Amino acid sequence: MKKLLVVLFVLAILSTGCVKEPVALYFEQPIISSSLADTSLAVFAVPDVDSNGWHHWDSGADTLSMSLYIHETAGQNALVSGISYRVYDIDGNQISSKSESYIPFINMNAHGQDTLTMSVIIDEGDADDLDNADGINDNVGEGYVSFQVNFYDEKGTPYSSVPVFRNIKVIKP
Ligand SMILES: [Ca+2]
Ligand SMILES: [Ca+2]
Ligand SMILES: [Ca+2]
Repeated sequence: MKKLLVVLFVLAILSTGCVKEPVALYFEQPIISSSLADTSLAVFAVPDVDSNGWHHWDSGADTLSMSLYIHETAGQNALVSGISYRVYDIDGNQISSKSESYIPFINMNAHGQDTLTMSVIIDEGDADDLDNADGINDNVGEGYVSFQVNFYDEKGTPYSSVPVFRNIKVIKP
């Protein structure tokens, strides 16, 4: 009887070992969660420099600085290699994007936190796209900007964060 219990015990340990393996692999990946420091509607006042209306290739633009709090949540070291944003019109069509690389990469310890800042530029062409997408050509438009962080684990495998969104509005000053 005792022998049977020992065998069952060993089998139980072995079977838990088998089940555990894929779960353990999953948790070896760093995860960076991010949130915007300011989630309010961001208003871009884009001047129509030559007073002929907002057009692509005209020189008017407005820039707003936006900060992202980032936090490693899986307990694994990560190397942050860059950040990017995408601007979308009210229908979800992408109208512009920009990315920045961090050279050298930013070391982020397991459970570490940091703040990344990026300048978001809306030029006359973007402003016109946002304006017209709502169906009314009235020099007012709304849309979204999303931010995504790129990072590596210590084996060099690349990952990216789940994008976070902020509502934006464009007006003529
Ligand atoms: Ca213009
Ligand atoms: Ca327009
Ligand atoms: Ca409009």
